[in-house]
Amino acid sequence: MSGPASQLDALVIGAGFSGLYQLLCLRDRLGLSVKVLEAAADIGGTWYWNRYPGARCDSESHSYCYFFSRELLEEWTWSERYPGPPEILRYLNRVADKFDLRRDIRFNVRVTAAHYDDKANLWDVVTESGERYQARYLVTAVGCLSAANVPRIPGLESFAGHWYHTGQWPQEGVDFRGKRVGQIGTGSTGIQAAPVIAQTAAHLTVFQRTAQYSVPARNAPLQEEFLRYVREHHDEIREVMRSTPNGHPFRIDRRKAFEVSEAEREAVYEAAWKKGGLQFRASFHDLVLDKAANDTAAEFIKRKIRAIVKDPKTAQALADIDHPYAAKRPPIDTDYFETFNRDNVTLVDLRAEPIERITAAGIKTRAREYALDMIVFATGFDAMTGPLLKIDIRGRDGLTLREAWAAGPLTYLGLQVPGFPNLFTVTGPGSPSVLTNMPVAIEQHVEWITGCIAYMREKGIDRCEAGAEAAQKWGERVNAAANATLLPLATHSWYLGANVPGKPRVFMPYAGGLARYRAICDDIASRGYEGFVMRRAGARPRAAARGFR
Ligand code: NA7
Repeated sequence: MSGPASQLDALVIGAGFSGLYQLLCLRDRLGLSVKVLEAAADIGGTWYWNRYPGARCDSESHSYCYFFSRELLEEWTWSERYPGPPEILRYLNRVADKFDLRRDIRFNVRVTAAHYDDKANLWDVVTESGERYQARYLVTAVGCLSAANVPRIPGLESFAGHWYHTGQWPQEGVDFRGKRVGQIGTGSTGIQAAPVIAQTAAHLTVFQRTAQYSVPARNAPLQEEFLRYVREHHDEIREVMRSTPNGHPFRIDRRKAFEVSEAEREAVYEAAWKKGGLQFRASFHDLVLDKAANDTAAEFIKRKIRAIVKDPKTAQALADIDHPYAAKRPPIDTDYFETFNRDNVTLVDLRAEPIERITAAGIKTRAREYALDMIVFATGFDAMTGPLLKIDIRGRDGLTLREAWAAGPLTYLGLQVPGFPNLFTVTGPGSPSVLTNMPVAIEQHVEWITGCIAYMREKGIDRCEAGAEAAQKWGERVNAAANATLLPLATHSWYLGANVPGKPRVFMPYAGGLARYRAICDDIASRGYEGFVMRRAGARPRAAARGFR
């Protein structure tokens, strides 16, 4: 790496929910010199890129925000039950303006490499355009679902029409009018996109590899009565979010599915279906723990699908779901199953007729060729590890992150990686992250990292690194937590890395719940950051000579 480097205390990569709050904490609470580098042209992270038709957050808006500032909470009013990208971006812009964050964010700057300099105890960071930065602390705030997964289907380059990935949606939008559109993928994204694309496309063909459960979202404008409730109960709402496993503003029912009669169980599901949203998963305590309990919810949803979808063959393909309910990330939708009753929508079951190739004219399955003008890839992400591995990250002794994670991500608490001193990963693999309402997990991580850096500075420590043994043991706990649930039974899940060919099959997020995780993190901190190897400053006079505070 060459050229003069900008010197900083801390460098943050990414200006989404994580990066903005991390900047605020390190700059304004600890007084560090900090810069955020962001590849996009503006703030927003995931929400900057995910502007596909129907895009909407599955967390309820009154919980999908920061809770660290009472003033901010009181100033902001959400308009709908689930926020869409424009409203989330307006919110994040308000946050950036309120806390004067933009002056320390550089946009259109993509980090390509970050190498740890052992002698200087600094991170050397290089961008695509060759700029260099040196920082004592490097914080990755790159998001868990930001590396788009475009499957390598033979022939894509020969397609004569346009194709798009939902996670890299053109800022100017896409006009589907009069077009024959093919959509590959029926995860949370595909389930949101299909009903909206179908409204304007001449024809929509949905290519489904794995059928998915979905529950109505029941999105609607928020009524004044509810908004008043939110305004008056911030503390209570926050307390629920902090004490539940997934960080959502509702509690999981204490009853087990078989503790009530069949009629009552049915009534509980019916009410949850009417209410809509991810709360369906909270209908009974043991839905993601016990297969028989899960079957009752799964059967209920399958019956709903068969009742909604008129064509029996299509209904059968949509309801032929091969994994427990919520073992994959459970989607919520607006008229997804109803969309298949439209004359201009066709479902192709890829289990019966796999895709062979993409041709100039469309998609050819084993059974026939589907003529298309556009292809929408709703095919998800190289989740959690993908965004980190896209950067050439090297730790001590030139160890690359790719080498360190060859057998799957190894972290301590999802916060640090052995061999990579002073590198902190916000919502990294091994933390609850994607299993939660993200802003809650983000606030917890950012505050923990800030506390750790504050501790280091107070104690004259200049290097903090996850201990190898602590990381090993944490990895075993992450595995055990997953195995205590039904989640690993969905063997094709992106939680396991199964959606990306060649990716190690390791259950990546910590499934023990955010509340328990927070207690573990706090406990470790209170015991002097047990398991982290801390080194006192002084052994490296060169670092001090560089003028780091
Ligand atoms: P997901 O949940 O990973 O869904 C991707 C979908 O694309 C899923 O139906 C996949 O089928 C399908 N897919 C992926 N590759 C292929 C190929 N090669 N051929 C056919 N179908 C394919 O991504 P989303 O964007 O929907 O959601 C990601 C998260 O964002 C979501 O969970 C929320 O947290 C927000 P598969 O199931 O792998 O058979």
